[in-house]
Amino acid sequence: MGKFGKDFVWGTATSAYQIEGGYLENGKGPSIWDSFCTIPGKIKNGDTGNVACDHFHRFKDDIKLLKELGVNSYRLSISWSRIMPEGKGAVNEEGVRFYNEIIDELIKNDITPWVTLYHWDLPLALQLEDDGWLGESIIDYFVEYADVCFNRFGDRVKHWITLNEPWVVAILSHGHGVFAPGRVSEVEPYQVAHNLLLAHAKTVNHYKSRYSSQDGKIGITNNCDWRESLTNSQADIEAAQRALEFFLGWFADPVYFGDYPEVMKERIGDKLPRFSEKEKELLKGSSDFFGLNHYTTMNAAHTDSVDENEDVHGNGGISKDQGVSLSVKKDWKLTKMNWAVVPWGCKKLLKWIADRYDNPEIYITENGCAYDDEVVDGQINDSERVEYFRTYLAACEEAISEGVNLKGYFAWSFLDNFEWNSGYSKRFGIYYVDFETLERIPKASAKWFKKFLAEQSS
Ligand code: PNW
Repeated sequence: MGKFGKDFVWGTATSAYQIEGGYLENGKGPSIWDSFCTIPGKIKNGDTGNVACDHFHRFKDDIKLLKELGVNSYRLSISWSRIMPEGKGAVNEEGVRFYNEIIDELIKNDITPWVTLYHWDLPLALQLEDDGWLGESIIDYFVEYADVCFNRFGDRVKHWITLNEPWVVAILSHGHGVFAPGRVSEVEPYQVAHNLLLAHAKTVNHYKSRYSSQDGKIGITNNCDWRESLTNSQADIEAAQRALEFFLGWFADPVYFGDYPEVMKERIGDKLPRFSEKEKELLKGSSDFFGLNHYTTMNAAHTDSVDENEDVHGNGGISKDQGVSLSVKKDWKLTKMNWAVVPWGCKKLLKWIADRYDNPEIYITENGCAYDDEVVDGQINDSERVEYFRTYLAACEEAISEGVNLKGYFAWSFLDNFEWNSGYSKRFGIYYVDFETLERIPKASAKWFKKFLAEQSS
């Protein structure tokens, strides 16, 4: 059985906007992604999530596929504006019914639901009212929405993730402006991150105080690449460490230690909001597990003059605040996202987390890759994806042997889906989706994963 053990959580992951479709159906309100997709030039080929994988109408068949695959868990997200069309106030019972049906169907099939409350599709009404995550009012609105979810689904959902990748919401949505709501700024990302963290902490506190009888677990999922020092120089070693603190420490330090990393306070100064003592208390210890989305690795080197244009893959954050220059090694293989395939980076990151945060329970809530998949004679032989999963899982296994408390792994993604500003041009699924006919076909990677999972339980 290897190192993973018999209680290991195995799943695939998706998010509402990326797979559901069902645009404005049965009382759903618009989200910022519905709106962002209508702006010319924002999304590759002018794609939208209006139909996506049509999971809204096909979820029963999709859950059959999950059953066949042999996962014991499945990570999905709830669309806030399907549940509360205006983001607050009235609850849309049709939306509640939709998620009730999914949850019941999963449980009937012995698949444990892991539910993300927020995977970026903010109700448009809240963006317009007080600038969404930039305004402080969002914090209480989020708690109000989360309360509806705990209240309606918490009898059956025992694994909650408050936020997916707050780093992306801060940097890509409010810094680089490439994700909804498309704001460009060097200050707003820090304000947005602050409100996200407070919304997370208040929600966890609410869940623990009001819903303790549900006896569930709740945490946050952060994304982080590994940063490998470009050279052995002290300056580059420090730069790599600094890059990790600006990426993951930004969100995980408040959750584990109650405050931002010192290096961020020093370098960012007044642009970085401060937590009150009460907020620090609320934040500290606010995650029952460490949710991690991990895809790739880059080299980091110290620099005093960052050229923003060299920010090769858009995943550096605000480089000039960090004094870090990023690059990839020539011989690293790249996926269709231009993200390098470096399995040992995954192991190093897991160990970095274990060291820094006192060996928490870690769940990899996303890991995967995009490639150009082609259907040949009805088959998709995605051997590069198989190799990616095989080597990243081997790296996870090594991390476990070296003491890392890794408890679960979710492959991103179950289905090819709407890959945000790349539209349908980037396929991450282990099941191929024909976006004309909406047919699903298992790729070689799905067959490989199925066999791998069967071996784990034998
Ligand atoms: C994650 N970056 O997004 C998301 O959680 C998924 O919804 C998404 O489909 C998946 O990874 C693949 O992209 C990210 O630029 C998007 O560093 C961009 C970045 C990281 C994560």
